[in-house]
Amino acid sequence: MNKILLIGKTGSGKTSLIQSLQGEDVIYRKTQAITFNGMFVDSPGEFLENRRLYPALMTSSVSCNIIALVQDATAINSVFPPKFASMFKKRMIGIITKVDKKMSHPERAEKFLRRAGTDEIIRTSVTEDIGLELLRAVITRE
Ligand SMILES: Nc1nc2c(ncn2[C@@H]2O[C@H](COP(=O)(O)OP(=O)(O)OP(=O)(O)O)[C@@H](O)[C@H]2O)c(=O)[nH]1
Ligand SMILES: [Mg+2]
Repeated sequence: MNKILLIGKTGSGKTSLIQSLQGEDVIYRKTQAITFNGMFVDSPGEFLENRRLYPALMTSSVSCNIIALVQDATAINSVFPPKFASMFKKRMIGIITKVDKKMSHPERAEKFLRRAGTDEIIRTSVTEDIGLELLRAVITRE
């Protein structure tokens, strides 16, 4: 079974995605620590926002074979440094969230994710059920 670590800014929608893919009700709950849920490893946004916490992300990535960089489609900037993906010697994917929102700009989000070093990018919305089947197919692929 694949194991996926989700990394993204605070509020980018990592936990909502996991809840949705796990068939759970999507309920807002701030992630306070590395959290395991089925095939997913959820991380708090602070681990990405604070570079001193990168080692915690690296440690969490060891047991995973896919790393997903999560970018909010409404965000006008990105906290992923260029080539962030190259820190992980793993299969990397990019997930764009909240494409349902009026202010969303998926092309901009895609540019941020490409700059970070991901090639395979999926656009999603948990509220409108967009891209979730595709994402499921991508992350269950061996
Ligand atoms: N409209 C819309 N809102 C979303 C979507 N996904 C998440 N949200 C909202 O975004 C907010 C933050 O979502 P979370 O899933 O908690 O974000 P997170 O990345 O886990 O945040 P941290 O745990 O703080 O790192 C919540 O209020 C969600 O309801 C989406 O696809 N569309
Ligand atoms: Mg969370």
